[in-house]
Amino acid sequence: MAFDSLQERLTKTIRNIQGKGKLSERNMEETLEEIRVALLESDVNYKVVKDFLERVRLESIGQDVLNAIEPGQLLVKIVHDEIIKLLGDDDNSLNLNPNGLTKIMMVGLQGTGKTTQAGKLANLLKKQGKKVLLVAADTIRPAAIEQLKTLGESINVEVYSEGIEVKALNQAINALDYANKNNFNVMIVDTAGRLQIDEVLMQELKDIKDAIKPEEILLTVDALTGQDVVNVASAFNDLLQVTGLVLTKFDGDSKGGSALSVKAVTGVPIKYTGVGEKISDIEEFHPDRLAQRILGMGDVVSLVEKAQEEIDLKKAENLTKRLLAGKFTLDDMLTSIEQSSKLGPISGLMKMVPGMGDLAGSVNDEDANRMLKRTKAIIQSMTPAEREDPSFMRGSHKRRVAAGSGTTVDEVNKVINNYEKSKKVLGSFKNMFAGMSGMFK
Ligand SMILES: Nc1nc2c(ncn2[C@@H]2O[C@H](COP(=O)(O)OP(=O)(O)OP(=O)(O)O)[C@@H](O)[C@H]2O)c(=O)[nH]1
Ligand SMILES: [Mg+2]
Repeated sequence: MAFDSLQERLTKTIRNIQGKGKLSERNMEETLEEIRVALLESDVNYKVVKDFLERVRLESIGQDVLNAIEPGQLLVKIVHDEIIKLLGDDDNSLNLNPNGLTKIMMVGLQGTGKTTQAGKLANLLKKQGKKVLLVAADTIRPAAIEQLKTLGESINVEVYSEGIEVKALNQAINALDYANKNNFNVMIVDTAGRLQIDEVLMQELKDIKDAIKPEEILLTVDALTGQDVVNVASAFNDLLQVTGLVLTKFDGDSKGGSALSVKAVTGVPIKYTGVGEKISDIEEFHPDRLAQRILGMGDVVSLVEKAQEEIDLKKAENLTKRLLAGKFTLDDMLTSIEQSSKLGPISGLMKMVPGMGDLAGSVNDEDANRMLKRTKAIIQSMTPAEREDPSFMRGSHKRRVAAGSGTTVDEVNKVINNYEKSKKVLGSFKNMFAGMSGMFK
């Protein structure tokens, strides 16, 4: 598997430093040097390595690693966080068009896995309930069209093709028309590869891009090609403004350095990894998971986070118990707000609720988050007694809370009203449960 040797080396280095109660400047430097060598030997681009270590060093000074209680652990955390930054800690999900057809173009050098990933992606999106069209815009080889058709058949996805006589560009344009008329949600255009980046290929891709205006241009790069991935990705990106990378053959024994370099050099995020030849062998790319795997020590890194989670779990359990007992205070409301805001953006949550998916696009996450934050601030500004029962709060109390939370009396009233409403709803649930259990007695 990719990264095995890098993981082995880093783990050794880190176990080493963790054992030390106190770090000196010298063994800190030694550790950084070991990390440097490990990264370089894993084919990480030298410039990326240099910048990376510079940031780790700065961060270590900033967080005063040498004087920390657990210097080794803190250093691990810093390295971990910097790896995530290297891999891109922003949103790696597909850019789907909320108002209609999403066009995805697969591009890349010959044999990197365009056609295979097109099929995998079609399968993935179909499972998410999308109506998907595969488009065979590789008209160089008849076999390429057959390959896509076979793939499409195996997953029950329609394949659009006019054979090898019609130009790829024209087929893409016709397919776009066809997809729009037949209410497809996604069309994935498979294009022809070449041995090297040549002008004819690039022009054809550019023409297709200009004609169909894809939301996503996904470049497949073969993880086994090592350092060259960075050059290929840069070249494609310069010409086509690639929106995402699919790192294929990640299951092979590539050293993985390409994955670590390519985002840093090109700015293009890795969106998926291909991890085998089967249709299901595709994974969404999660920088944090990969960082943990590379460091081979989820244990240390998540130490703090774990502790945090356990507290959350206890809180959630308590909340459920209180609800079932018919108790619900503003403190409980605060807990449930905190829990739900950890689940991710509101629109994402709504997408998961049956029947709400269409509405998700209209919810503004920023507004929702701001509202949640203000609600939290208001509750936190109340006294324990007020949180227990806000019904006796007078104007002067509300003014104090508004001032304390940087909000208005109006907003304080709204929070209290929402609370009273929620309490009523919960109360009726409780009665309903009581009634139902009565029926079975
Ligand atoms: N192990 C492994 N093999 C893969 C993966 N993705 C694709 N392959 C294999 O790589 C070979 C090439 O894949 P294709 O999808 O045909 O590549 P392509 O980019 O469409 O190739 P051309 O159309 O000829 O340019 C096939 O044998 C695939 O089975 C992967 O993630 N892991
Ligand atoms: Mg192909």
